[in-house]
Amino acid sequence: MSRTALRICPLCEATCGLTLTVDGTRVTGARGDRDDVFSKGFICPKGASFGAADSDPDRLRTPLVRRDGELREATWEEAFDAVAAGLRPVVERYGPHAVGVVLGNPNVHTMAGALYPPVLLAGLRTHSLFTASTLDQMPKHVSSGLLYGDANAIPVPDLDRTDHLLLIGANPLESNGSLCTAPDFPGKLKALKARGGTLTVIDPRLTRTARLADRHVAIRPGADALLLAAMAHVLFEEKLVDLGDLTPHVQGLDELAASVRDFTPEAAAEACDVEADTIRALARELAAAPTAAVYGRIGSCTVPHGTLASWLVDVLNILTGNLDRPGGALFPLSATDRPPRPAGPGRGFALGRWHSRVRRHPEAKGELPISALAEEIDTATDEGSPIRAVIAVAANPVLSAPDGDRLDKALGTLDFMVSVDPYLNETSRHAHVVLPPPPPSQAPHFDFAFNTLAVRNQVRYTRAAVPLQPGRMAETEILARLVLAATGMHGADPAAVDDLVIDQTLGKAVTDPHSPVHGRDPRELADRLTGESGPERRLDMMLRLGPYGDGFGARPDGIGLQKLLAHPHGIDLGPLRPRLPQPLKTVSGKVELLPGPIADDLPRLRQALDDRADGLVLVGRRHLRSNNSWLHNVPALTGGSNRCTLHIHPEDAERFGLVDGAQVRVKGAGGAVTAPVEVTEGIRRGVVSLPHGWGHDRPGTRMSHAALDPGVNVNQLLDGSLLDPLSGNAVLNGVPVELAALAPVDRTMP
Ligand SMILES: Nc1nc2c(c(=O)[nH]1)N[C@H]1C(S)=C(S)[C@@H](COP(=O)(O)OP(=O)(O)OC[C@H]3O[C@@H](n4cnc5c(=O)[nH]c(N)nc54)[C@H](O)[C@@H]3O)O[C@H]1N2
Ligand SMILES: Nc1nc2c(c(=O)[nH]1)N[C@H]1C(S)=C(S)[C@@H](COP(=O)(O)OP(=O)(O)OC[C@H]3O[C@@H](n4cnc5c(=O)[nH]c(N)nc54)[C@H](O)[C@@H]3O)O[C@H]1N2
Ligand code: SF4
Ligand SMILES: [Mo]
Repeated sequence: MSRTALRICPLCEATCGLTLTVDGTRVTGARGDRDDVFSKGFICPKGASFGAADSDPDRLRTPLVRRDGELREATWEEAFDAVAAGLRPVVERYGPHAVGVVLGNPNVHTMAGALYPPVLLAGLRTHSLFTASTLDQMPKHVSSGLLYGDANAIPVPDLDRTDHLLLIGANPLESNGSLCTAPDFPGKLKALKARGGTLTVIDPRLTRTARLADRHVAIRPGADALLLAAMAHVLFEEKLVDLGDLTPHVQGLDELAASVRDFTPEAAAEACDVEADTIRALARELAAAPTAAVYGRIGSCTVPHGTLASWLVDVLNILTGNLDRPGGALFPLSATDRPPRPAGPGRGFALGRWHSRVRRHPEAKGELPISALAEEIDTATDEGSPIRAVIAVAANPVLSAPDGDRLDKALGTLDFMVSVDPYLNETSRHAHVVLPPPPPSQAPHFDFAFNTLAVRNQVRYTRAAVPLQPGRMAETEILARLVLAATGMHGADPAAVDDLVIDQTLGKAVTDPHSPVHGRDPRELADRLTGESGPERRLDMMLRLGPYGDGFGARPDGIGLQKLLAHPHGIDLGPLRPRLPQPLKTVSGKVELLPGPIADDLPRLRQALDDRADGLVLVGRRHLRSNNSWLHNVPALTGGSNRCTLHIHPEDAERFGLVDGAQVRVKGAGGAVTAPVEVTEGIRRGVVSLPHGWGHDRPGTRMSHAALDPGVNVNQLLDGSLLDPLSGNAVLNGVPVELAALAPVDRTMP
């Protein structure tokens, strides 16, 4: 007998509601949940393969513990004993910074990843935190921190209402969107056009998204900050600046005008390889649109001027009065956000509160650049200890970060490493202990992160679709036990971790005059929490304290876990609304248009006006059926056009003597790889593209399908030295490479 169960999809940021078909304990089908208040039935091929990804036979079923050099199956008790025995001596002997914590992308797609790493970090007090954010969106956090005083205050384009959308370095038709949670992003772009709006796409490749655009600008990779600065220049020069309702909330307009004076379209045109007239047209169209939103993603972040580009995206929204207004870019308000406090000056955002040991990279948002992880392990200095133990949760930096070969070697030298990961892969193969979470069907789901980035305020929760199977441990419990083992409390009840957080949070809330529970007894509040597990009780607490919450009875109509459970398809909380000045936490209490660190970095951008690099550069790409490094093991999601090939323009192919299907040697600062050529008009001249997350040919892994067509690791072309200095974000796009044709393979041979 089959049944259905609801489950929010964890496979990308769109967070679609799925209706799963479950046979026994196995998910045999997935379709879009038509009643989902947010996704309304949308599903993509990845979500449709939820069952195949969930039941992958290569997923680990038990913990693995290294004995006599080999990873062997073990009990949970043995595994956590080994974790405590491995980590504590390192902390005690070398101090907390000798423990590196590495957090990968899937943490933003699990409840465990949202609820426990902050407790782990608070308990360990290590400065050695590395996450996928410095391969991704750290520039946006830094620009938000500087502009608004809050690194997590990220404005989201109002896709459903805007009249004009300018997409920079984003390909939502393949990625389904990022830092902009929108189920059916493709449908929303089509709807924008259908209501008479315009879409502009800036991308060196003619992507599926670019094909939808009214205007596609094939910019030279890495030059977006110049183009955007030139657009800002035009707005000032042509008196198109109109802050509208933002005026009282903004400071530094004159200083900003002066700072972009040198960036004329004429000066920027050559470095961007975009005509000055086009740059002027882009600026005028933005200013003329009744409402407009500028939005930048991976291609604008993972470049040498990533923070400046991210800052300029918001600057353009501000100069045209589009920040914080319907149809522009607004700040979402999620159900688990802290309740809004009255507007006023805040503490601001600090960078560089500590530095990495080897190359002295400044910390950003508490993190060090993941590009520096290998050297922080393998290089001794006079100051402090190298990293000797690593806790990796949902992270595969051997493939996702620059120079995987060096990191691969470095991880092999650690005193101890633990990976929380469902797979034995390129990174987890180095662990002394691997702790596998259950497949997603056996986990509940709540989007703590993506609800704060959603194009509509809404809240949804799905419990596990399949009961936790014998021998499995919930990832929330795995991480709670890991916290205990790492902080010297091994063996304590994991529920103590949740109780501690609940006590601390409620204790603070009752002393906060702006909290709905001000003055109440925290123990009485804790007793009122509902939920069948520690994580559910924490969710209930956050919802009830949150901006839409019931305030533990103070607002009887408000939300709590029980109300959410009574609405299995979610609760719609309405369109995004203007919120300024409330979200601002800058020292001035205003949007600080030209923050000091940005002003200090502008001379570097001014120098880039003279860049005339005419060598070949590399960019990445994503395929609809991929997800970074870990879905290549699902047969339904591989094959066809989802291949690790080098895209190259026909003219470049001819120049290098390359034909479709030929093998080419690609060389970069960090190494060389060999890949098949795919000649395509869909990429500009002078640019080649390889996707990331491939290179599944290392020994000791257990991903049998992925190993059949391993592809190559594009990040081996990088040496990890190229960073955006303000954010520490790796430069993954616009990287110089060289090509050499290999002798053609004789295809007539068997
Ligand atoms: N060249 C290049 N490199 C890139 C990028 C690029 O565009 N170009 N993109 C970058 C970006 S944006 C990102 S976010 C990073 C991602 O980098 P990573 O986060 O390091 O890589 P992922 O492949 O997302 O997966 C990390 C690990 O999570 C595991 N995993 C999957 N589901 C779960 C789960 O439920 N629980 C746990 N504990 N583990 C799970 C997977 O098995 C995998 O080992 O890659 C970056 N690397
Ligand atoms: N199918 C699928 N979906 C995913 C993922 C996946 O791996 N596969 N990964 C998820 C993750 S972790 C993330 S962060 C998001 C990312 O979401 P997106 O940012 O939408 O992802 P990409 O498809 O990498 O799009 C980046 C685009 O930037 C272009 N580009 C490269 N360099 C430059 C440049 O210098 N300037 C400009 N203007 N453009 C440039 C590239 O050609 C590419 O088309 O996707 C998420 N969704
Ligand atoms: S778009 Fe993303 S969230 Fe929606 S079904 Fe596809 S992978 Fe899942
Ligand atoms: Mo990402």
